[in-house]
Amino acid sequence: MGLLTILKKMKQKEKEIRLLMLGLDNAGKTTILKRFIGEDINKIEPTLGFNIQTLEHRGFKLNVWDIGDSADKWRLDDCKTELHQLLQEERLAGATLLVFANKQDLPGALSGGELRQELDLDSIRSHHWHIQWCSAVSGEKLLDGIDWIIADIASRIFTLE
Ligand code: G3D
Ligand code: MG
Repeated sequence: MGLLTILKKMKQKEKEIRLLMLGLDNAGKTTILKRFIGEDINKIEPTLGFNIQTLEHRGFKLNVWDIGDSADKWRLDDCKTELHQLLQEERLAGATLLVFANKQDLPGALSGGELRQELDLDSIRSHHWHIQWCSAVSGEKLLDGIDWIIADIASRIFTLE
């Protein structure tokens, strides 16, 4: 393998981004992912275990981990505790957090602002974060979220390009 090939491979590798999808049961994580890759969203089974999808977007290879639903129904308060604990995890140092406030097509959905308060996002200083309202069903604002997270990661990690 020539040096150029090695460099090219390294570059490809560098442009890989791992995204971990976490959220309440039934929040729409799998639907968001399927919608994004253009798969049929009408037949979505509850996720068993996990599901890894690889997709290309804006020159980046995204490895998205869609984690199966937990058996017990978490409430928002547990979600907040869990999120803040997770951010202390060493292996997530330097990770970027994007919160999708999904199902905005439903009248009862918490707004982005309400969710931001409920999850106490404003107290997060250790990570770059952003909250984006969206609807996986209509597809509205999904790309805005994904574009934000890619731009954030790219600006911090791939600055040499
Ligand atoms: P999960 O992977 O987070 O557990 P799923 O959630 O993607 O399996 O979605 C759970 C249910 O929520 C699905 O409905 C799905 O169609 C619905 N859903 C996901 N996103 C949206 C959205 O933006 N708006 C609305 N109205 N519904 C959404 P079913 O009926 O199959 O359980
Ligand atoms: Mg799922």
